Amino acid sequence: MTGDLFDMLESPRDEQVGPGTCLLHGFVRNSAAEILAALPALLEQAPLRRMMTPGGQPMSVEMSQCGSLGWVSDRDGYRYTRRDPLTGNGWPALPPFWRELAGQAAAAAGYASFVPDACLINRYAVGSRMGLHQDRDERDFTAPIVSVSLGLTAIFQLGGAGRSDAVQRLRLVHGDVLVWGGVDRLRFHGVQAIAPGRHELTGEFRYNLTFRKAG
Ligand code: MD3
Ligand code: FE
Repeated sequence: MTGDLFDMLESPRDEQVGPGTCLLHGFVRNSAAEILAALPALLEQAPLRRMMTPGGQPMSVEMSQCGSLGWVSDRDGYRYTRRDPLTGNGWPALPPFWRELAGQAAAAAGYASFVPDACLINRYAVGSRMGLHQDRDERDFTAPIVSVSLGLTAIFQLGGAGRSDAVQRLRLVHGDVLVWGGVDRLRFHGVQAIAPGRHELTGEFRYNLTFRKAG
């Protein structure tokens, strides 16, 4: 359980990687199995898929969504929608347990009362990557973003305000939570190609859950 007192307190495991960015090492490690247990039902309602970039290339990462809003990319660009374009149905509800964890992580990083309305579910197979980009499709840049890493390790690239600024590399392992907001909210970031490996809970995949206040 992440609810124990130790996890709720600021601890030396918390690493300030930027003025508004905090890496909570292992914050959900003990609740990872419970988080992952919710996935099959969500992915049955809204299957993983490789969305198209506006330029017409399939993305390397497979994605799904839950919450009242879901992020969509296609030939028309990037946006948040209330319905899954694949099924025509609303996105599955955000599991209350996930929402609570995201709120606790934000609070541990210094962002009080974070209530996400969107959770992007990214699944990385070995070799999948995400190029440098900014998250700028949300309405309110004052809310933080909470990112939960599960399964295979990723090397994260944290850039600056401009695309060509130097990047800092961070190793994100199973159970780590990265929270960013404030002056860091619009920094460029990406994920290097996932190295071959196997994790006892996720097999040959990395999952990343990105909680946002989109609307
Ligand atoms: C932004 N996903 O889906 S956000 C995305 O690992 C995305 O799949 C990442 O970027 C993933 O849009 C998780 C990670 C992140 C970390 C640090 C940042 C984004 C950041 C610092 C500043 C700005
Ligand atoms: Fe992003």
